[in-house]
Amino acid sequence: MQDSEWFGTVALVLAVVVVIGGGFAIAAEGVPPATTTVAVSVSHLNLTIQINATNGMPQYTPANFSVARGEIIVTIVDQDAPAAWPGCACNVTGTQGNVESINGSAPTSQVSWTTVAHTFTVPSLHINVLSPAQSTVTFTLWLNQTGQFPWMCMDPCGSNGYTGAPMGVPGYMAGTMTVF
Ligand SMILES: [Cu+2]
Repeated sequence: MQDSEWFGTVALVLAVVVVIGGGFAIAAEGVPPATTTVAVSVSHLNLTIQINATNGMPQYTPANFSVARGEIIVTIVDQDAPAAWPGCACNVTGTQGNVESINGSAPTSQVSWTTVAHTFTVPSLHINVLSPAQSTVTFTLWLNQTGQFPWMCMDPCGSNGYTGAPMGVPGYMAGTMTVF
């Protein structure tokens, strides 16, 4: 093989590598991953809303938590009283079927504002779940995206309705859901 042929062969191999490599780069960056992710297991997330014994404020426990990507069955036990929220359409969104079950009843997509005490709302995932007073709510989430997702309560449960603690206070009516 002459030098010129050898260089030509090397150049061709490099060109093929660049093309294949470029192909992978495009696949990784330009093409969204398949959304038909299959959950390897079903996980459970249990949240409780209790009155903090020290300051009397309603508080989600835990407020910051991690869940595995896939199917998650969530239970919220709410021990608080209803908060007045006239005008709330109180629609359930972002859960499987856009429904929740209250005290084991048939799944519903809408909850009467007269009963609601708090919400579990994740704006970036369009999740909105209503938590009636003195109730146990269950619903299923299907989370394909990993990352950190802030959640908050949208019900005017603060000292001045929409403002004032615990409204928006991390560890009480706001927190972060980490999906791994
Ligand atoms: Cu609240």
